[in-house]
Amino acid sequence: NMHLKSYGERAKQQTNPAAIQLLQTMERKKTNLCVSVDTPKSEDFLAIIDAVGPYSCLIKTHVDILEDFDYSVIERLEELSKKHDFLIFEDRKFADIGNTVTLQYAGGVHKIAKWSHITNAHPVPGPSVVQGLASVGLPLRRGLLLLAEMSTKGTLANGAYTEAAVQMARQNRDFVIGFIAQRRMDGVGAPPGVDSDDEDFLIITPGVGLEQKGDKMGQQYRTPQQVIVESGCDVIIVGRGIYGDNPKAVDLITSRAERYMKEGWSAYLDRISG
Ligand code: 5FU
Repeated sequence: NMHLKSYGERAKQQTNPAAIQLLQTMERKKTNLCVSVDTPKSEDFLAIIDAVGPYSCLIKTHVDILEDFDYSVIERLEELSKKHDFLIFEDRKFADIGNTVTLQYAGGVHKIAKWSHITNAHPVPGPSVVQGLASVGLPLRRGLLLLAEMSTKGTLANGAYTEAAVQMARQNRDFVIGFIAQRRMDGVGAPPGVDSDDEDFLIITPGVGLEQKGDKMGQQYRTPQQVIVESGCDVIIVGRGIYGDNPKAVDLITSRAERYMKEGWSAYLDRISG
């Protein structure tokens, strides 16, 4: 069963370069922490990433939040990615027709495909959203996550929708490396003939926090233990639980990142020891 295997063993079974690189990074740095950095000023954005980078396997961005964005921010982000050995995940949530998403992914102001190892898409348009993104991303050795579930109260991404998302991933296994979801998806809605023990989707999970149960706008938090051990997810995404309400408090941010890294890793060690 995939959730009992080590990240390093799973890296050997993957074929997508971004999935392999992520799992190898997790094993090498001993972290399953992805820090989500949603701040409007690029100076704060880069300072937080420089502070949390050593504790992270992945940094999650929403570059459209940056009010002073210009492409030099990306160049600095790429330098930090090399300096601290993490991958980049632009949480773009593509959700349009194939032709439109190819243009949005490759070009525009942000040129996401050029620098983001991993991005994600809503399955709502159907398989053409994956085909469109794959036409840009595969030649660049990128990986895609499908949003099979969300962390918010009242999400519509459940039941038959979630099952259809997993089925869509099975049909595009070279590019779709896993899901944004709240639990393991191996075998979910599988047609006869699919061996769920052979599936190895990466589960990247937002809605993680140790201090709060949620926010005022529908976000719901669970602990690393609940996410990694009880639900079998692979990567914890933590945003405000780490950078809090003061993006300048770099020492505090660093110590929180270290705490989440330790919690996430000890939960993982509990899990793989059965
Ligand atoms: F797909 C999702 C989801 O289901 N829930 C989320 O919270 C994405 N997110 C993102 O994770 C959201 O856009 C934020 O960037 C981040 C969570 O931030 P927080 O500060 O830890 O709540």
